[in-house]
Amino acid sequence: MKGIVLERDRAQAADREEFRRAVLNGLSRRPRAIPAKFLYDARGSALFDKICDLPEYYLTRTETEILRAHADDIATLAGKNCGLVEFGSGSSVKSRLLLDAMDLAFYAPIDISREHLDRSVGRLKKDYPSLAVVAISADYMALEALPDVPLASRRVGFFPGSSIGNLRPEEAVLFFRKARELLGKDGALVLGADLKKDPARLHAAYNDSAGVTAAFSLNLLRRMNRELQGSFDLKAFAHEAFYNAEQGRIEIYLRSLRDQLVTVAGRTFPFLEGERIHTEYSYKYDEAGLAALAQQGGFKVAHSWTDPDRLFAVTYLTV
Ligand code: AVJ
Repeated sequence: MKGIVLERDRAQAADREEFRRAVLNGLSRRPRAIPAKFLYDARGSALFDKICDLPEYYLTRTETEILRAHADDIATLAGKNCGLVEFGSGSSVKSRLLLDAMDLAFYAPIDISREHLDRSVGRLKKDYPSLAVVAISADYMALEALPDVPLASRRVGFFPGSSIGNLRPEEAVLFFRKARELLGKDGALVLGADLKKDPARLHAAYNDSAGVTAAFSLNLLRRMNRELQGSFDLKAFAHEAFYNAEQGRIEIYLRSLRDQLVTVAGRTFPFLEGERIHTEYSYKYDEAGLAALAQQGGFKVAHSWTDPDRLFAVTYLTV
């Protein structure tokens, strides 16, 4: 017991140190930028769950519909006795559609937020008492191998929610290569990706009227205040999100509303009014662009499903 607690403390200290480095680096550089993965502390993950329920945020709802309609098709393609490996599992709501439909030797959710992972695995174990659940608390890009998962006829990755959109195209290719490595021979990947569409619709999805997306962005400042003794005034920064049609992506920033000095992790940074910290990209694809990217990463499209309005795509990729 004591060993487990110490292990957890050590992991937490390592996470904190990684965050500190990323923040000091990101605020020193121009343009200023902090990687999107740091948005997902416990509070950020809970806020993201609220985003998924917003009327403007069609992504989660649409993907869930597609998965509900085609979970049996996915199960058939995957075959019997496979392992399901989820990259960035969050609250594992969508995963349940696959867990219900597939014939599984194990389910291995990987998530960066330990608290969030523990909570959802607790719920899963209650609802699927006979399923082998191997919770992996890690940044999947830093994983060398899957620790201690049972044997399976094939490993099927699950990367839902258009998380791929957070990655620049060259990073997305690296993700596909990493997934290939972790899934091994005969591996497959179920990928959810948001599609290009009317920019007004995209804009609304990242500028919701209830202000939840703004709270999600601003939570990064709150996290720096709490974990890195920061002095950010949350009222002196604003969430900014817009669609860059040329690049095919939503861009998200925290914009300074006045000239100000901010101290974080013992260093002081000057911000001019209007100066921004980049926090996220959310790339939008068409099916051809997605297939090209997957191919560069070593996957080919075996099947693709979309909704009647073609808002979102779920793709079954094979190595
Ligand atoms: C989790 C990366 C898919 O880009 O739509 C939602 C994150 N940020 N609203 C997205 C997000 C603000 C989301 N992804």
